[in-house]
Amino acid sequence: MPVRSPYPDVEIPDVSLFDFLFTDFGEKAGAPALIDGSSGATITFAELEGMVGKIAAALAERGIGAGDVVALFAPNTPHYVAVFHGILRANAIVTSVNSLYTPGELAHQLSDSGAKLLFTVSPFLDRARAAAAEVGLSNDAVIVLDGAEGHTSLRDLLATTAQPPAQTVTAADTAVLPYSSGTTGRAKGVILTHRNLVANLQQISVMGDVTNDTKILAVLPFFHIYGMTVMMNQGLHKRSTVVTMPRFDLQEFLRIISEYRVGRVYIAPPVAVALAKHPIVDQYDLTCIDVIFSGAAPLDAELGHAVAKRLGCTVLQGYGMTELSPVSHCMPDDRPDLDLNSCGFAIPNVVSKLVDPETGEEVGPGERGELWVKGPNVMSGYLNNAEATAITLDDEGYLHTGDVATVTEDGVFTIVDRVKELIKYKGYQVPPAELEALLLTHDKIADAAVIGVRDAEGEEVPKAFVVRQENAADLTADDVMAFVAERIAPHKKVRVVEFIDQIPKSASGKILRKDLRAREAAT
Ligand code: AYL
Repeated sequence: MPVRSPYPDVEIPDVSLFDFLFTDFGEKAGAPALIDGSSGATITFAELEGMVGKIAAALAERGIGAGDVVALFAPNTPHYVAVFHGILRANAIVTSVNSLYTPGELAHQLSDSGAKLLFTVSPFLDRARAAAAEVGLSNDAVIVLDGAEGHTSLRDLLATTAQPPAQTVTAADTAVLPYSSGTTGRAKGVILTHRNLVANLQQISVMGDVTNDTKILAVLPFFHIYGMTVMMNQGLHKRSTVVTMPRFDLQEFLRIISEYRVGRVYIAPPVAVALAKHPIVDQYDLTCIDVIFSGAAPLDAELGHAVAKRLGCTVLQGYGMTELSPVSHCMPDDRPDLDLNSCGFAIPNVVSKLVDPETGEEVGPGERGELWVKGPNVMSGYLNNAEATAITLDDEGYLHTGDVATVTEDGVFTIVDRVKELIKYKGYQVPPAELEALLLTHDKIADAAVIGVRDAEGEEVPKAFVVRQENAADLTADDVMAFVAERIAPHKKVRVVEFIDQIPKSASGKILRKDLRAREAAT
């Protein structure tokens, strides 16, 4: 039997994300919606709404409207939020780009998504211009938020006297195209509608005690769906204050939490390691923290308990996936007693089941099965990729996550394994297929396969199995790692290399990752 969420269904208003978030701020209009943690600069809800309207008007003047895709390649700042919602308010679609991307990776996303405009910041401009040139976008189409010679700036956009265009988007229209590799292959545009995003906000609303008194730390990037929904948009929805950080730095992280008295901190597991172990944590007054919430990769319960004890706060875990907008399961604030290895209950309106990947049969409590999820937060599909969509979404509307879980009689889910190709490095996606394709472009490499392995700290890292070309005995592991590192974002680096005679493959030529994993386990 499919497991229904133990929570009553929530209503999902049939409105755009803008209409859902930007209505009637009431007495909160003058309160800080966003604080730039680095500079202390503040934007109130009313100011943010004003900026969003101006940006939408200026984009409309530039011919951007319904169905157009605009890329956003920038670190977390209050301005990111204004631009994100300005694009949506212009009836257009945001494709959010990983800040670490190389020009090649950015160019791929720009062309695949068909972006007409690219927002960036001056420190990213070299990469942005190189990618724009590669896909034929002119400098006019590259807007530099903080300004740069020859480019429109945010200030220029805000100077418009035009009115924002009429809102024509509906809840069913695409709002964002974040990129995810899903269960197989390279990164693909994940089509998330306004309804998906509004639904997930309504669904998580009943799980966490987030109010208009809450200060949320946004150190996880807004370009990733975790930062986008759970930090940025949940903060706006609840009229909380979101304190932004452009990148992770432990001292800055601790200073900002302590100085702004942040109560709710969303992290990925590697941050928990620092919080549990690093000596400098004791130098900061962190008594303001109520909840640390971990997602994006498995949190070790012992580590979580060590953090809770050291900081005197509640530690919770949730599970999600870009394709789920992203949350489907989480521990509610009022159940810190749940096993911290688990990711809690299905959130409202979510139905899940666990299916034996071998037999296709549903399994019961205590048994392992692939997690399938159905609900209003499930993506409508992958952009330009009907084949990947068809293997991920079934006819009944279940999304096959590629993660293996167990469930208790009480409906508490625990993620125990992954059957998909995806590797997670510090919570970031590393698609093996992309690394394999890149490795094959090396003239001394005859064949290659990549899987995730655990390093000495227990962190998942990409490992490449490489078959040398016949006359290439001189090819070293360092050569291979350097070749990859020069061409891709740092989180996708190959961190272990093993030379091998042959890559195990099925009769149809598919890499037998299971065999490679077994080989790894045997060593
Ligand atoms: P993507 N435990 C184990 N694996 C996890 C967990 C978890 N708690 N959360 C995410 N994953 C893995 O698209 C899993 O393999 O989205 C899943 O398929 O970058 C994959 O990460 C999805 O990676 C929240 C809010 C989690 C956000 C998220 C992160 C979504 C990451 C929980 O409450």
